[in-house]
Amino acid sequence: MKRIISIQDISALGKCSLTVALPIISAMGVECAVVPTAVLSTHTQFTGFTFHDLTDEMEPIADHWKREGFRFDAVYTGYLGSFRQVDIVKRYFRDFGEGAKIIVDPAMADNGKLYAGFGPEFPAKMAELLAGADLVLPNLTEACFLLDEEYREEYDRAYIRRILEGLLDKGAKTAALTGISFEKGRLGVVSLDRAGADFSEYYTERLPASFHGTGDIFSSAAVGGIVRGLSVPEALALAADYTAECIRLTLAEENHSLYGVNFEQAIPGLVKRLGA
Ligand code: PXL
Repeated sequence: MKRIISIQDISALGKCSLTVALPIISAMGVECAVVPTAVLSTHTQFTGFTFHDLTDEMEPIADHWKREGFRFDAVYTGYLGSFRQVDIVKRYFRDFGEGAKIIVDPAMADNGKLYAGFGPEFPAKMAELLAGADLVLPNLTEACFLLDEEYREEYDRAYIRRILEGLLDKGAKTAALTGISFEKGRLGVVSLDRAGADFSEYYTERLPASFHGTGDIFSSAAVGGIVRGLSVPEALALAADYTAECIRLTLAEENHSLYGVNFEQAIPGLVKRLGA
């Protein structure tokens, strides 16, 4: 069985980061070891959340795993809360990156704004992770922060290509931008690799709502797909369809929660499609 490490927080309630990565990646038939970076009562879009930092546990976990000689097929990072955590993640890339795919979801912003708690200097620190990444998976807001580029709500393919090239220039081997739309009613993912081939694009129906945690759900499914042997464009298409299905199921529920999507009941369809 393939085995990966996922490094991100536990938001105890809120359906994001580790509480979605672990079930989705496990259901895809991949062992998911976790390095919890912090425990929060909810994700940071709620007010009054609690926060317990676990940075001090990150290095001892790596020390132990190294002593035991564990090897991994991927290292997947998501939301990170501090400069020091980014530096420790670089150590994970060095210690466990051999023969592993390094996949970075720089979860820190959306809709043109950084999430609560991040200062303006944090994106440049997060951008350091691109140097060793096989794949980086930002939304457009995150990509603009990583590149210190102006965020645009209206754009064309030339602008998106320039952003993707900027991410490759920072060292990523493949860059994928999520939440991209060139056509009313369609939303998708656009990616470019170092080979510089025409970018690959995949779109689904744009559903009339936006929920928190969908970026993490998308990345988790993409990581699972890549580790299970799909090509990057195939894994991105699988993740886009899965995420759209989660939103569809959520909207079909009366009184659905506003904080996260129904990723749970879309898992059987994901597993079936993967043949896991
Ligand atoms: O979904 C991204 C995410 C992950 N973890 C925490 C967050 C957020 C987004 O706000 O607050 C703690």
